[in-house]
Formats: sequence, C-alpha cells, structure tokens
Amino acid sequence: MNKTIINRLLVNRNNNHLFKRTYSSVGNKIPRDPKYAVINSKDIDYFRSILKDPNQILTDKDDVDPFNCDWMKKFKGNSQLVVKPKTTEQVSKILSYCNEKKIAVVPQGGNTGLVGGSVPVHDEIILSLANMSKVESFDPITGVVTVQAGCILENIENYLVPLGYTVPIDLGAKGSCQIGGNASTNAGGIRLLRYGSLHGSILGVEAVLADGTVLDCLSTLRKDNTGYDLKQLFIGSEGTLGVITKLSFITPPKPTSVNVALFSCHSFDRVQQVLIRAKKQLGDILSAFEFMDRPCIDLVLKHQAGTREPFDDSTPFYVLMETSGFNEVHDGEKLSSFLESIMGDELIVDGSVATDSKNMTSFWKLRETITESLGKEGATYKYDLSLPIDQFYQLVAVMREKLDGKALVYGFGHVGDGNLHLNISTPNQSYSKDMLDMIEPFVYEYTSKHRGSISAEHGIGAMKSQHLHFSKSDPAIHLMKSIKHAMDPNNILNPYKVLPQ
Ligand code: FAD
Ligand code: 2HG
Ligand code: ZN
Repeated sequence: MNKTIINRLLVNRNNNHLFKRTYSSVGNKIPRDPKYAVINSKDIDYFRSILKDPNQILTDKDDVDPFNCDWMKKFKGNSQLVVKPKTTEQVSKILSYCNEKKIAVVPQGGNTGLVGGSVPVHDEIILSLANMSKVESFDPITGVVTVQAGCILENIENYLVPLGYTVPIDLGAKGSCQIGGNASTNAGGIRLLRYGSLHGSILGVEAVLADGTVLDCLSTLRKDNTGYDLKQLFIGSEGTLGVITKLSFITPPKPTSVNVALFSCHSFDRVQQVLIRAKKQLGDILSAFEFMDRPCIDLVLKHQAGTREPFDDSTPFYVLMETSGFNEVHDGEKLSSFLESIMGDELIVDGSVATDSKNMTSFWKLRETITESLGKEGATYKYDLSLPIDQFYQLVAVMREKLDGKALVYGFGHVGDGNLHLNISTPNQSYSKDMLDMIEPFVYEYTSKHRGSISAEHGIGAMKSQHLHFSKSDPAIHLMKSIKHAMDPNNILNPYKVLPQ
C-alpha cells in the first residue's frame, strides 16, 4: 500500500468518515422533477384501503430506510413509503392510482442491483415485490416453471433440485435477488456461458403497465411468433416500462456430473489460450469460465474466513472453470485430455481439480466473494464492461497506470462471455467527485472506442443514464424514449433511470 493511501486512511479514521458513502456525496444527483406529486395522508389512506394488511405498508422511517439505500450503500433516496402488494390486482390498483395522481414509483426486488436502479433518487414510493414469492407451477415434461416475480432465486433452485431441474441463471446474490429483478436487469451471472441470456430462457411475462393495465404475456410455449415479442421489452428495462408480476421460464435438467478446476497463469494471453482450448475440447460440458487477477485473490484471502492460498506460487491470473454433464466417465475423460493439453503446452503454471463438494465450494468462494470483499474495503467504483477479448485486460493495466496508486484496481469477470468487472477501490474512503472525475468519462470513452458495452450485465440504472450514448446511437436512444413515452406517458415508473434526462 503506498503512502498516499495510508495517509488518507488515517485522515478518514480521524474524521470518522468510514462507510458514510452515498451517491449524493459524489454530487451529481439529477434534480427532482416538480411535476411529481408529494404523497400525503389521503394517498396513504387509499393504499391502506386496497392493501388491507397493515404489514403491507411501511411509513416509519426506520422501516423505510433499508429500502431507500442500495446494496453498496452508494445510492440513497428519500422515500417516505414502501408498499408491498401480495397480488397482481393490488399492483394494478397501486399503479393506476399513482398514474392518476402523478406519484413516481420505484419497483424493488431483492435490492442487490449495482447501478442504483432499485432505490429512489428522490421521494418516489417504493413498490416491493417481496410478498409475491410463490412458485405457481412446474411442468415436468417441458421443464417450464411459472413463478411470481418476488421469488428469491435460490428458493426457486431449492424447489427445482429435488425435481431434477435447475435454474438457468446463477449469481453471487442468489440468496437475496428475486427472479423479477433478474429479469428486469437481464442478469448474466456465472452460467450464461452454458444456458445463454434470460432473453432466451424466459418464455412468458405478466406485467402491470404504468396505468394499471395487466398485460398477460405469460406464455409457456417454446415457439410463439405471433407479432411483436412484447415480453422482451420488460427483460432488461429495469422497471421503467412496467412491473413484472409473474414469469415463466425454461429450466434445464440438473447436471449430475460436475467438475470444478482452478488454474493459475502467467499472463492474460495464456488465460485466453486456455479459454479457446476449453471451448474446443470440452464443448457442451463447459459451464463456467471465470477469471480473476492476483489483487482479487489477495482481497478475498484478506476478508473471507476459511479461504487459503490456492497454489504454492503466486501468479498474476487465475481461472475458475466448471464442467457440468450427465456422464461422469465421459466428462472425466474429456477433462483429463484437456488438462493434459494445457499442461503439456505450459499454458498454466499450476492447476487443481476439486475432489469433493467442499473443495468445489472453496474454489467458488474465491470467485464469488470478490464483490462482498470489495464492499468491506470502502468506496468502490464499479464498471461492468463488454470488451473485445484483445482489449479485455488492457483497460485494467491502463487504469492502474492512470490512477498511479491513488486507488486499487481489480480485474475479474466472466471472461468466457467477454465481460470484464473493473473495480476501482479507495480503501476506507467515501465516494469522491475527484476520484470519479479521474475515472469517468475515460472508462466509457475507452469502452466506446473499442466498440464495447458500458453495461454487460448490471444495467444502466441511475449510475449510467447520462452515459448511455457511449453504447447507443442517437436514433436508438430516440426510439427507446418513444417506447417509454408510449408505455408510461406520465413517466411515473422508475424516473431518472436508464434514459438520459
Ligand atoms: P433489484 O436490485 O431490486 O432491482 C434491480 C432493477 O430491477 C431496478 O431497476 C428495479 O427497479 C427493477 N426491478 C426489480 N424487480 C422488478 C420487477 N418485479 N418488475 C420491474 N422492475 C423490477 N448481476 C449480474 O448480472 N451477474 C452477476 O453475476 C451478479 N452478481 C452479483 C453478486 C453480488 C454479490 C451482488 C450484490 C450483485 C450481483 N449482481 C449480478 C447484481 C444484481 O444481483 C442483479 O442485477 C440482480 O438481477 C438484481 O436483482 P434484484 O431482485 O436484487 O433487483
Ligand atoms: C460478479 O460477477 C458480479 O461477481 C459483481 O457481477 C461484479 O462486483 C462486481 O463488479
Ligand atoms: Zn458478473
């Protein structure tokens, strides 16, 4: 750790700034639009009349506060009200009323989003889906499951596993995030390489539009080419076009033979070579290919009890690879010849294949707890980018040079999908405008110049709405605005998010 950081650390400790880190401290909040109504006691009486159960309405500051603040403690709103409907009909009545009164609404799932999309910017009311958490049906022939939007991802997995099926998406936040939130962000995660994006897995959506209309597109059909595929509009639109209340999606059979391997490499070029071989030699059984650089490993070892140095020698890069299939002997043979090939050609420095589930969990822990460990360090500036593979790690090196020790730079991500998680951490500091100015718009310009995407999987939210143009052309943004206007003319759904103001 260099001197500047140690000095800052001391200053922050003395000033007690530790963990007081909100978006407002960065100083670029969009002003409140005065066209929105400020809620009053009559509005609350109305919500009480439709929701009946007093636990479905939160107005007490202590109860509302956790819903106002995001997972990173970076974005903080000032809502006075959380409503927690239990049925689609209740969602419909809430939105119809809000539309008429011009009350702005933020739909909220598990509140694990990383771009400030799930919390109010100002005093928008929060519509939490937490009470809509039932699995409605499962068809054992097609493997299609129909669930309410507030189902927690891990609970759906636990429901499916005894039936021999699995969810086609997996991510570190699975214990808290909801399937409605996953769909609304078009979340990627660690199994996208195998099962593809939610745009392909989701077969049907029931959503409530801004004026309260219930749109039933809850098909369970694999093939349905009847006009525009409206459900796709809700996947990845981050709660700006409607509130998803139910979903149906295809679930794959749960693989019975799983292998997890960890490799260390001297260079990022070698990581790429291993990826190419894995795709060619493992083909259909390759289910995850994740990478992390050495600073990520050091960070996890520092913050996560029970983790240990994976290999004798420290190297700059690590790969976590998983195979999933249905024939242990066949998968084992494929994996062995792949390992022989990458070791024979010295693409890896060291490698280890987990021998039991405890081992697999500990390998995955090295990858899946990076985000949580970063959260324990202090303010972190997160960039979730798609970049061409030859530019993929270059940006991490460029940022290290540019920031010159003023912050710590971490590179990890879903390399198999071309998705880099660039994280810039300032230990024990608050979010600062000076630091932000050193990073942005440079990171976005770099990404745009290399024809990448400024959001591979986390979305745009409040964080990147003013930067959308780095990844989308003017006509594309214009069309998005027209769709938004057609579906939500009063702009009550998740205002200030996704689209530039
Ligand atoms: P929220 O955070 O509550 O909301 C996210 C957005 O969706 C908001 O704009 C909100 O308004 C909207 N929304 C939520 N529910 C609805 C609904 N029913 N109808 C309409 N709009 C709705 N993301 C990835 O893509 N890949 C990862 O690997 C990944 N790993 C993560 C690991 C950790 C430790 C954490 C904390 C986050 C991670 N994320 C990842 C980010 C986050 O978990 C995902 O974006 C997730 O899909 C958000 O789900 P949620 O239920 O928490 O939604
Ligand atoms: C992951 O892949 C998540 O672990 C979070 O998408 C990434 O913390 C991040 O930047
Ligand atoms: Zn990710």
